[in-house]
Amino acid sequence: MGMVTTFTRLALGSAIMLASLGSVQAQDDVKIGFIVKKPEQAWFINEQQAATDAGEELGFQVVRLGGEDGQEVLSAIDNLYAQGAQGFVICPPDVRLGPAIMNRAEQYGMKVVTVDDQFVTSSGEPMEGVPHLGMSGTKIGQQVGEAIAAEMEARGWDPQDVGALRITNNELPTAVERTDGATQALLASGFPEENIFDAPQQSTDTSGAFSAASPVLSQRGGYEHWVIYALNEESVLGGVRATEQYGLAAEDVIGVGINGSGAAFAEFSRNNPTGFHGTVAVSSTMHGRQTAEDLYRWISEGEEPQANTETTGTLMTRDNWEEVRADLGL
Ligand code: FCA
Repeated sequence: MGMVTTFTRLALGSAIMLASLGSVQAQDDVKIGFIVKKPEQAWFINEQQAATDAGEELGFQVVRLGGEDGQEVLSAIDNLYAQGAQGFVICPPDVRLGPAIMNRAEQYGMKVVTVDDQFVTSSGEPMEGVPHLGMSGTKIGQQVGEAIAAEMEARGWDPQDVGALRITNNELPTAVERTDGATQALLASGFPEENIFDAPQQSTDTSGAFSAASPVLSQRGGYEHWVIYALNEESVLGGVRATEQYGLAAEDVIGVGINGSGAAFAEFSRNNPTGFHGTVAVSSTMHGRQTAEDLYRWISEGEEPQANTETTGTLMTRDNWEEVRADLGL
């Protein structure tokens, strides 16, 4: 008897849920794309998932796509148009593709919002006409530099004995802002400028950073300790892996990243600490949700999103990562 009653209740409950879901979708019928440059990276997986969740709550559909180069992005847009999508959120694989992407979107009458990496014009200026949400790169970079300086002090290092590995990506303005911000804060703490070495990476991921970092370490072998920073934690991890391969002990390395995604959680969960000291966490959940919701409101209510939204970060280390993770809804 009890089982039958439970079954009836469940069946009734889901019938009501289905009925209400159906009516919301029929009313709105909004479909958007969410295109990211690195669909396998934890940051982007979470961002796309958060967009999908927002869609489920508010009643619009999200198509998750990867766009790792210009060709892939353009076919993703064609594909979205063929499916009846009215717009898309995008983190482009190269910000200089902005004008080409906007061209295609305008042909199709699709609305566009950028997330994380802002489009630039052919002269390298930010494309102001496209609503954008991203990190305040300079401030977050400064937090990285301050965290490195504080940890150097806690370990009692003499800055003269420390080399800094600055993993750079000069094609991406937000990357430049972040590493410049970190450099400023380090210099302000008294770090010697001549001890900072650039490792230009080809791609904004761990393998790109590893390949960039290794030769720099072998050329500048003379330092007792190293600090490492980059535009994101995946890249800092590449630098940390390069120091391990080079034979440096974890206690001689301080790497501080940016993002606060699964890559950092995995590192903090290891039994033995590595040279990866911390990361400035930003809510990829908020980035994904907010941009998807903004685009949805633009399509369904004609309300254009704010031109530029800047988000902030919180330092996450082995000691507090679980707390910060929960606070940021990650
Ligand atoms: C860039 C980086 C990502 C993430 C994002 C907010 O796209 O490549 O790792 O930091 O900005």
